[in-house]
Amino acid sequence: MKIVLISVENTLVCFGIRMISAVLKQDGHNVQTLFVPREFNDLESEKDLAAIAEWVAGQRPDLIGISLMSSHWRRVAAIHKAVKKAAPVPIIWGGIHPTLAPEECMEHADMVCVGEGETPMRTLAEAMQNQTGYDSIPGIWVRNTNGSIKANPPADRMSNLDALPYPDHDDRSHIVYHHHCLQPISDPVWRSYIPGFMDTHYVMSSRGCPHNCTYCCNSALRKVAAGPYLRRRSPEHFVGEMEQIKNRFPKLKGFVFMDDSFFYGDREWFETFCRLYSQRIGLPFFCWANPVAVTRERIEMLTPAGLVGVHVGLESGSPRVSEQIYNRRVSHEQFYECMNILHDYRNDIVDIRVDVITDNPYETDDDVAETVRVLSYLKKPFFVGIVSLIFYPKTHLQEQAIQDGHIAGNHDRLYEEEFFHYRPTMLNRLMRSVPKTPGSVIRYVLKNRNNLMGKIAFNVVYWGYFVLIRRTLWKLRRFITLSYLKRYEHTMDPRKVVTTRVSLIDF
Ligand code: B12
Ligand code: SF4
Repeated sequence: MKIVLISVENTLVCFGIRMISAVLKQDGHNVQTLFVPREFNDLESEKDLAAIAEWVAGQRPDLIGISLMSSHWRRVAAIHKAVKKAAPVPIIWGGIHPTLAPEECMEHADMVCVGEGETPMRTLAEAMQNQTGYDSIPGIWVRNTNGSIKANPPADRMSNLDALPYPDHDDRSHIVYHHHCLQPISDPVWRSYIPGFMDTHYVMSSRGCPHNCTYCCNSALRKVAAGPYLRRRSPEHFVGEMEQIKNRFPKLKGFVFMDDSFFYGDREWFETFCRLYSQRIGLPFFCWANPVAVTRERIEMLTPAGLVGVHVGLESGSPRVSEQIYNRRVSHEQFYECMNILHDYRNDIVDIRVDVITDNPYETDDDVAETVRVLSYLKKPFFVGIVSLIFYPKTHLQEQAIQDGHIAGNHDRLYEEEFFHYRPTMLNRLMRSVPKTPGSVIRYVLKNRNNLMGKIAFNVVYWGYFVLIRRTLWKLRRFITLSYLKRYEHTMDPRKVVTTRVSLIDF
């Protein structure tokens, strides 16, 4: 079978599509993957669509698969239409959005994969190859010839992740639509789509999360299929993948572990992991953690192995919002304890980031002020990542917000906005300023935010120092990075432009 896979995410990380490609190749299929990285809702032009469709049709595929998140919905609908016209073969959509909103995806797609795709996609390709009919495959919704939709039951989640191959990183079968032209994935192209500042590579050791926060897709995903939810690969399997990546990218400077909560698991797993990682990889790594999982014991084990960055979620400093709205059981004490531990290892952990959710209609100004106040007591340095609340499909919070009349449904904001664009309110801006401003000044502004003195202090902090000076420094840093990257330009890009994603977290 000849299969073409398409990813539209704005990076080349794309674990989902790489996993699907890896299992299909393992079964002997000929798989080509096209990456169309672009910002969220930035629709492809007619010319782009024509070029993409022409390439896909030129591959003469028997089956096409597209991977998408919710914010890609509009783009994928347009790409689907153009591709279908040029290559009229079955097209299946998969990924987090089709998993959580299959009905909506079936408005366009011929088939939708609900949940983990490895087994359903293998079964589908085999059935198509053997012409045995494919309308009853668990995990796949199909449109019948009479136009009706058959929603097959979900496939069970896989329990043993070690049974899976590594994500497909064979660039010989990968192509990227970069700067309006199709190009092989060279090192400079890779660099253009690294979602961070340095040359890091993203990997995941686990699937699922032990928590159940109401705004997060985990609250919806765990209900989609049967089988164990939180699963982890063995340290051998995980480190083996990184070893392969390290060989592929000799100039690699580190790894980012994208596990929903990397710190979970037993001591034995971490001991083996640290030993193998130190012996075979030895590069710095970053990870994400729920504050309650960060213990001194884990940090003591992980820092000698290379832990240099930890991202933790505060989400809201208001206990009411945290517990009753977000279902997060992280007390102020637990959060401060986590931050103190990280701070004690400051010599090793150079990147501490705290994520906060804002623009929540369930939050009052006092709740947001409480978040700013909690942040203002943290020891510096640290970064704050502020995200604007988006109600993702089928999450507990989306269902609640529809019921309470805050939103009408998926089409309300989900497809238009992305979550880094928080509203420019005084409290959000003050939150942004916390890492670079003395805590006492922040608390003074908070206390006086409704009177003239507070407003003056805020304007000095935000516009004077934070915006002018920080922006200048950031521009300088970006200029230096671009000059560095320019060295590689001549190798690939005909337009002699290399876009770079410089991290905005410290701006
Ligand atoms: C790693 C990760 C990233 C990485 C890599 C993304 C990737 N696609 O690999 C990076 C950092 C790039 C990233 C970016 C973003 N992310 Co993210 N990310 C995740 C995370 C933590 C894990 C996803 C993952 O790779 N899982 C492992 C793989 C193997 O699973 P999978 O992708 O679901 O794929 C499986 C199935 O879905 C299916 N499948 C997938 N594709 C296809 C295709 C076909 C044809 C078939 C048949 C099946 C299939 O089979 C796969 C294997 O089983 C999830 C949280 C989570 N628990 O899912 C959030 C998550 C997916 N991210 C999310 C968001 C919002 C984003 C951003 C929009 C955030 C932002 N504002 O920047 C950006 C999007 C970038 C962009 N603009 O395009 C949301 C998505 C919500 C939604 N409904 O869309 C999630 C769910 C987190 C959350 N808030 O709950 N993310
Ligand atoms: S801890 Fe993080 S990944 Fe886990 S459910 Fe909560 S928000 Fe989602």
